Amino acid sequence: MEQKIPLVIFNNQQKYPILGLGTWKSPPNKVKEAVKEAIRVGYRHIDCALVYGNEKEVGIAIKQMIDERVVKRKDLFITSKLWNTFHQKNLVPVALQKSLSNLGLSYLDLYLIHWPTAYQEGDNLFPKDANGKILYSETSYIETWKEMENLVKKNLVRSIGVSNFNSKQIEDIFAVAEIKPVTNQVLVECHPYLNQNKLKEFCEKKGIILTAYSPLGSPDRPWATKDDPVLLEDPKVKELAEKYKKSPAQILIKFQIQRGIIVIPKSVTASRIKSNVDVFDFTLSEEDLKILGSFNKVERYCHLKWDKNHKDYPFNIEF
Ligand code: NAP
Ligand code: SBI
Repeated sequence: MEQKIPLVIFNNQQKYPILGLGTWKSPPNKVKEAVKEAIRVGYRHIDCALVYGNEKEVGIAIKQMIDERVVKRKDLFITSKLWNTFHQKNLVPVALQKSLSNLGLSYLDLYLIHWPTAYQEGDNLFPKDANGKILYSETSYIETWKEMENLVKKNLVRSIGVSNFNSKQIEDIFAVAEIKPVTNQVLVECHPYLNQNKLKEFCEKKGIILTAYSPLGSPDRPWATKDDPVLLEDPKVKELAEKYKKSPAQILIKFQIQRGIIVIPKSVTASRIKSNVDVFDFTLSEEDLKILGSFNKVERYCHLKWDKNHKDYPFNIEF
């Protein structure tokens, strides 16, 4: 049965589905079917990015679903992200046009600055020196934000936001913003040192809703090692799954939704795409939410360690 996914309301009054489909690492030859299946079972929000290298295939799937009258464009919520090599103000519209053209769209519902850290401008998305070290750029995310605002003014994007920004960097944006970010897309892990409660509270006071990426612990992340803890196999998550007669993934997804956080699990597997959205027929108790918020793991699944010497590396302060 098709699910109706609840909507959150952003600070500009735009509504957005609280659950969407992630597409990082979804291979181009699988993402088309994944997006089509997602739309068929009720997803309306798809999380994309230029750097994922699969926007063209996502666009083909969207077009097919619109052509087959499964969905109308106005009912879809498509997010993409400005990559680090396009932070200079003249390059911001260039990157947006690349994503729009890849996706076959005339506007985006949401466009995010993917990271606060600018890389050396040019054709290579991961520019490196002879020693394999990433080449940074001095471009400030303030300059980038002012150009993001122009995209809204030109009606090319409905809302703008940030990703992987810390509280200081958000303050910097607020100091110059005519248009406020609607969301900060970040890693929200289930443990006492990184449940992001402080960042969540900070963002909420500013009218910014958090979006949780890697909600299932990103088991397919390229840098996973066999010794890393596996969130989907955590005994407490499994115990709660049995208690609620749901899967571990459904428990982790509902955990974020009940905290008022937008959540974007990725899958290219039809049965998982369907079950990940089937989370609106149960409610986790306050006690169980507390259990899920108090796991004892200290590793960031998504760290971008190769940027730790960047002037704008976001993870050097508490939140
Ligand atoms: P994730 O959603 O936590 O995990 C995806 C992995 O979980 C895949 O291996 C998927 O396998 C598996 N999976 C999905 N549903 C499952 C289920 N019901 N049972 C068991 N396994 C399941 O990780 P993520 O892709 O890192 O994060 C989600 C999305 O967030 C990304 O795709 C991307 O859109 C976004 N993101 C953004 C940033 C950022 O910097 N802004 C960073 C990371 C991620 P199959 O696909 O094989 O089914
Ligand atoms: C990529 F396409 C390549 C590397 C990489 O590492 C950090 C995590 C990330 C990202 O920046 N956004 C993601 O969704 N994944 C990513 C993506």
